Parts: sequence; C-alpha cells; structure tokens
Amino acid sequence: MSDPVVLTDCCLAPTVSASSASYAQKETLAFEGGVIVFVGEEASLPRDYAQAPRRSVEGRVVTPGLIDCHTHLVYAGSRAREFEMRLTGASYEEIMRAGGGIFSTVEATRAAGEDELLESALSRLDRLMAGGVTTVEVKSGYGLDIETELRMLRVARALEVHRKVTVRTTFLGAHAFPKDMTADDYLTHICLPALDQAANEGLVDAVDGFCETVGFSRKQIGRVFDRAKALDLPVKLHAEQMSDQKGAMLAANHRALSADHLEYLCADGVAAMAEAGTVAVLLPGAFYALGETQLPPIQTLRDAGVPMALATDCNPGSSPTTSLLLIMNMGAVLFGLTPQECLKGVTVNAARALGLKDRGTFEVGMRADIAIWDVTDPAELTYRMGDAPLKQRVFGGELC
Ligand code: DI6
Ligand code: FE
Repeated sequence: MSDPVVLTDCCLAPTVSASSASYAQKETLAFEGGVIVFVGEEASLPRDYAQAPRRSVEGRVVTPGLIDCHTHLVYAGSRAREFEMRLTGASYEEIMRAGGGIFSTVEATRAAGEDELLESALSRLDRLMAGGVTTVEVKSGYGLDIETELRMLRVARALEVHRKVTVRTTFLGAHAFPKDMTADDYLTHICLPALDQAANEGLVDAVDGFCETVGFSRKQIGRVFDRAKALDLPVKLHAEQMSDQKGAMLAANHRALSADHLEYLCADGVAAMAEAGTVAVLLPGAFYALGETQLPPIQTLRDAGVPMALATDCNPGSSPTTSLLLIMNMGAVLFGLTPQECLKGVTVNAARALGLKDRGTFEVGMRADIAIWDVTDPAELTYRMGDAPLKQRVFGGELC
C-alpha cells in the first residue's frame, strides 16, 4: 500500500461528483493505496491524514485523469495522400469504395509485425498521455482477418505493460469487409470466429461495429451483437456517422454502453438511448477532418438527459489526432458544448461509455487517476486549442 498523499489548494473542476455543477476552490484531495480517500475542505480532513505529507498545488486546476473512450490507436501506415484527395473533392465514401480508406490501413496493418505496431501505438499513446490521459480505449478493426485482428488486440493489451495507463480493448472486426467477400460471409467465416477466439484469449472488453452504407447493415450488426451477448461482452456502435441507419436504436435495444459519432441521429434514436442509458460518444475530430456539416443533435441529447462523452477517434483516416484537449475545444466550438460538458465528456461520461465505475470523478473510493494542470480556471482546458499544459499525472496513486 502506498503512503497517503494530501494535495491542498486545489481548484477542483466540476466533475468532483457526477452531479456537481460548480468549481470548488482551495479544496483538499487525499489519496492512499491507489484510491481517493478524501475530498473537501482541509479543515475536515480526517485525523488519520494529519501527519501525511502535504503538497500545495497553489490553486491549480486538478481533474480526474482524462479518459479517451474511442480510439483506433493501433495501426500502420499513413493516409496523408487520401487527405489530399479529399481536399480536391473526393469523398470519404468514394475513396473507400475505390479500395482506399480503411482498406489501405488494413493492408499496411496486415504487413506490420507486432513490434512495429507496438512502437507506433506507443508513440501515439505518449502524446495522449502528455495531454493528461490515464485511460484509453483501443479498437481492432484494421485486420479483417483472424490473425491480424488478434495481433491488434494483443498489441493494445501490451500498451498497458509499457506505460502507466489503463487500456480497454474493443473488438471491431465488423469495421469493413474484404472486397472479395460478402459482408455476411465475412461475418460467418472471419469476424465471428475471430471474436470467439479473441474473447477466449481474454483480449476483449467490449464489441463494436460500423453500421453504415459502406459498412454493415443493422441486421448484420445484430449478428455481431448476438455473439457478443453469448460471450457476455458489452457492445457499442459506430452509428449514424454518415447517414441515418437507425443504428443507435439497435445499439440501445442491446443496452449498448455507447453509440458513437451520431451526426445523423434522429429523435427516436435519442429517446431509445436515454431509455437504455446508452452514452452518446461525440467525435468532433472526424466531423472536422471530413468537413462534415451535419451536426449531432446536441440539444435533443441534452434535453433527453443522454450523457455525452467526447473522444479523439484517433485513426489514420478520419481523425488523425492524439490531443483529447483539442477535441474538447472542438466539442465546444463545433458542437456547442459548454466547457463543463466537455470536461465531463472526457471524465465521468467517458468512464461510463467504457462501463468503468471506478473512475472519472473524485468521489471517495474512486481510483486515484489525477491530472494536475498549470492553469487556474478549468475552462482553460477547453478554451485553449489543444495545449493546456499538464503539470503532473497521477496514475493509480502513483505520481508520474
Ligand atoms: N468511422 C470512423 O471515423 C473510423 N472508423 C469508422 O468506422 C475511420 C476509420 C478509418 O477511416 O480508417
Ligand atoms: Fe471510430
């Protein structure tokens, strides 16, 4: 058990508890044995901690460690050429239909060894962590064959061995299907067997799919979700990114942890998500990079009380970024979220999108995953365009 640490003079952002709304200045935060043991005024600090070493953070903002709840961090290759094609008018769907897009990353990822994948993913992870991230979700989906899907998940798990971070893995075999197969044949012969095997090897924390005209139909996603259920794994879904496929409704009917993207989400989908407690994971990086104009129905989600999370969607095609802080800024500027909503989006609501109940707020008993920032107003994290300076990261009670 690690010794207790007491941080004084903290400016605690409003994710202190899931419901609190205002900033708390000059607060004291104590952690011991990897968990938060006290939060409140110094005068009420339990006597047990009276002798513990005290560290003043001199009024700096202290937040829960940030959680990036949707990434495709493990991949090989670059799609800079495609970016140029899009700038001169080609659409994301056109490039994908012509065999580029996800398929070009699949080719590069299949050709890359485990070490190469690990090295490039670690370099991206380091940049995420430099922006205060302590938990990251990582998806497969650039293999589309059993061997590579499993390799991606193994690499994702290995990240946690090399860095002080929590990794949650998501099986995304239903991301695309090889050109020489039908979607259903791909599901039958590759995707579902890969899921079985990956789950068997303990490589999967959740199951995802891409419900889209250039991806899988609702019916096909239903097959993946049924298998996930049989394996006792929670589901999530890339839904309504480019068109309204009623994917979020399907996800909600399967009690999904989250439905992600949601630009084309309709009111029925919002209602189904609210009823099921499914988190809306908003990905303004993909919206921005693809030059989309259709906004997700933020006010409808807000009115319905659907928790909104924000994530990088870090991937080489539609969101080549490793700055969750920049995504917070985009969430505000592009989607109209308040700085406070942005902060909840990368802490408490992001934890919920991953089914993690032990982090994302500063309530007693939560993991001591903490980010101390060199700013004194929590809104600075969102206001600055991706470069709020991190002073210190604490992972599971360990200063690092
Ligand atoms: N939607 C996305 O934004 C990513 N995957 C998906 O289904 C993009 C993946 C890529 O273009 O490589
Ligand atoms: Fe994605």
